[in-house]
Amino acid sequence: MAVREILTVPHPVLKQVSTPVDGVTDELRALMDDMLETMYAAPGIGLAAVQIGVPQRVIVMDLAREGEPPAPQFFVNPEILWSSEELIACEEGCLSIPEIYDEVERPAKVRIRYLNRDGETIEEECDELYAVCIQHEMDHLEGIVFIDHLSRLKRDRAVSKVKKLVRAA
Ligand code: K1U
Ligand code: ZN
Repeated sequence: MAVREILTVPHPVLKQVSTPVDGVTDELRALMDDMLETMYAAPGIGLAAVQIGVPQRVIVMDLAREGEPPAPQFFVNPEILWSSEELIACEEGCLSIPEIYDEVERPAKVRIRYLNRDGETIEEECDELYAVCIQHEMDHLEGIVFIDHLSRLKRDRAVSKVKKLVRAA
């Protein structure tokens, strides 16, 4: 397992639409293990493969709270089957947009289908932080980052701040 570099905005790879994966192989599991280690090291609660420069439709997540045992989740070729009309506004962050946080409104509940780490098809309904995080990560698969949901002014300011931060690092 290895901690990989996380790309930051405005890296052009973050704008790519990720391609579907052709089944869950040992090679893909090794990628997902690297993603999980990278996410834990950051630290974060989710990560899409494109954020480490691999534009494939793969996501890892761990929503365990402090003091709870780790609860890693793996999503391969995830799809949203249904979204609620009810919305939820949540403050979001992104490992590709360090130190920027802002509120985004999204459907409060979604029903999703994906392959897990064992290649099994799973269908489930997500709400609360799970719904917010999976939609945020699935946006990454379409080349969308959370600041794309904000005004142009906020988006431009955020990118400038991240560029400065990365230059200073
Ligand atoms: O970059 C990412 O996609 C991961 C992102 C996920 C996310 C966070 C909040 C709302 C929606 C999606 C993060 O993990 S940002 C860091 C973060 O939220 C966090 C970091 C340490 C402890 C707890 C949370
Ligand atoms: Zn993100």
